[in-house]
Amino acid sequence: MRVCKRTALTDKTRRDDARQRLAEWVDSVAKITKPSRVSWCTGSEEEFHSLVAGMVADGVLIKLNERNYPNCYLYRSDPKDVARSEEATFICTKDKDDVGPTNNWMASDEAQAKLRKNLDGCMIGRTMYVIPYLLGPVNSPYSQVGVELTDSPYVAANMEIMTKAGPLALQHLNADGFVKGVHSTCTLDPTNKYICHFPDEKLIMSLNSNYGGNALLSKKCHALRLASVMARNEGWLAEHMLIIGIEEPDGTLTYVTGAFPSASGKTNLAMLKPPDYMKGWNVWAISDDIAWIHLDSEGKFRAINPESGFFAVAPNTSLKTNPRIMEMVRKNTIFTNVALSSDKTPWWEGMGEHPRKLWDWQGRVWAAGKSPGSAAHPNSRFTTSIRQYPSLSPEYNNPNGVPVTAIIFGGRRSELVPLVCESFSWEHGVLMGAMLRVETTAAASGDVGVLRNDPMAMKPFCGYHIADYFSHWLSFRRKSGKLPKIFQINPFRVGRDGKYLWPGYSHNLVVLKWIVERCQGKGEAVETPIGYIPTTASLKVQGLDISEDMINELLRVDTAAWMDELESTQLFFESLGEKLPKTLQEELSKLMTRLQPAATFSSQSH
Ligand code: OXD
Ligand code: MN
Repeated sequence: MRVCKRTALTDKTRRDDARQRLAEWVDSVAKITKPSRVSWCTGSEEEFHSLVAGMVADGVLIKLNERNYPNCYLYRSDPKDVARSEEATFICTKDKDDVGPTNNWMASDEAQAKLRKNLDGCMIGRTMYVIPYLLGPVNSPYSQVGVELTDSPYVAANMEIMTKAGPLALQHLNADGFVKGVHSTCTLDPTNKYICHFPDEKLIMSLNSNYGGNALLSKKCHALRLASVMARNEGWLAEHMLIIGIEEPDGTLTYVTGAFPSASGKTNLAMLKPPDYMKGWNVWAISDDIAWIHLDSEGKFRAINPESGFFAVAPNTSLKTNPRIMEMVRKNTIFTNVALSSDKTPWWEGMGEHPRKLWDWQGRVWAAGKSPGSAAHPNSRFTTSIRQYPSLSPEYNNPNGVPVTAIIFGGRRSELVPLVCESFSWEHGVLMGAMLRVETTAAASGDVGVLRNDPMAMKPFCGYHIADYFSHWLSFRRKSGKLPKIFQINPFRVGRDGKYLWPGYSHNLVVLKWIVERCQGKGEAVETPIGYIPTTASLKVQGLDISEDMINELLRVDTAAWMDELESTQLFFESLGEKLPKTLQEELSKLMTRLQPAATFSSQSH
């Protein structure tokens, strides 16, 4: 009894200490930024309504049709502030070698001095919102607290959807402290944009952007870049991954995580509605973007979603491709940079026929075939609470997370990568992830459709040297006797006519079914130099309208093209210098050997 009391007292003291430190930090930032008001967010519904009402009154948000889209709003951003800015994103440490060649680096002292100058008086005449937030389930040992200070009401409203914001977060404060985030839109000067991360101080500073990936600091900045460093130090993984539970007709559930680069179908896969011909199957979503994966006491991988909402790409979402998303965004949603019809309903390319009268994402009258570009920005987004998703897993709030049976790597490749492939081992699977080369998308500023190395879909999000990150992944061989199986998928392969070979969307469940079967020791496969691929018959699910020739083309392994791919992987690995783990180089050599013309492979089923 006495012990309990003492623990409770200690917890309270620690929380009080942390609150004291929080109050002091908020004061110190306010002294520099000089806001006219400081507002501590409570995360309540009334507060959300007053935030959006203020923005509607100021012309920052447009209220959408209350009958069709109750409590929904449209935000039009500055036209130059529409995507993540990788060129302005820095990891700030003492030593450049900490961050490696895939990150921009700035010395922490230099960055602090530079940003402090920019912060001086940047909130004059504005409100500074203080947003304490909890990432992860309530009372979970894996959850974390952060606090974002921002002068953007748009960011404050979005943060209230994306996280558990307010006093609940403060109740979770403990001796571990909290991640500090300072954000200001300043003047939105693109030449003075900085998204700086200080892993040693657990600090983020973001200036001159209001775009979600740069400004909602809980998301990419905290839950990935800073968390990846914490994960390395503490023996877990912070990954750019979806989490789903796949339910079979007999009720069996298999949990899978999947890493896909931004805007490559991750949200669609997380929110897949089974096709009519797969009766009794279901996909339960737990996360569409980020997974924190810890080892439990038995060495099993357990995943939680740190986020509480979706900030996802709108274009190409329709009742046909994804009815569950369409249902979800019909209320309490903030749309960013979509087009608007005359009856104040949102529209984007791929949603279906466009309304007769339409304004584009910048508010200009838009006419198909006449106006330049698309009506909705290709990276237009919706922000919606996860609670609104109709097939949310009942395990979403489980403080212990869900057990992970398989990990999938994927991305847009019009050629080369087969529809699905299973690795031979954990190490080979890590190589699959490390080798990911995918086409760039509109989620980040810069050219679209250019092939680049995006290992584990973490190129923009790993907060330390990517070669050390590979070593960290490999280290789980020693830490766990229950390693998940690793797969690679590519629903984006095209035929000679340039059209997608695979129907994608709901039909991706056929691929997931094969993955589940493989994890259960079932599922027919053929051994190839690059891994196990399905037999044609094992993908011929009744009802799926696709010819055998198409399936064969989707699964074809082009050995010569793979040899070219390995050459570019070798160059990428060489660019990482001496830190590249030997095991990974050996896996690459083994793959090269398997691809030699003389190598023989069994065509029997496995
Ligand atoms: C995202 C991204 O917004 O990856 O999820 O850019
Ligand atoms: Mn993402």
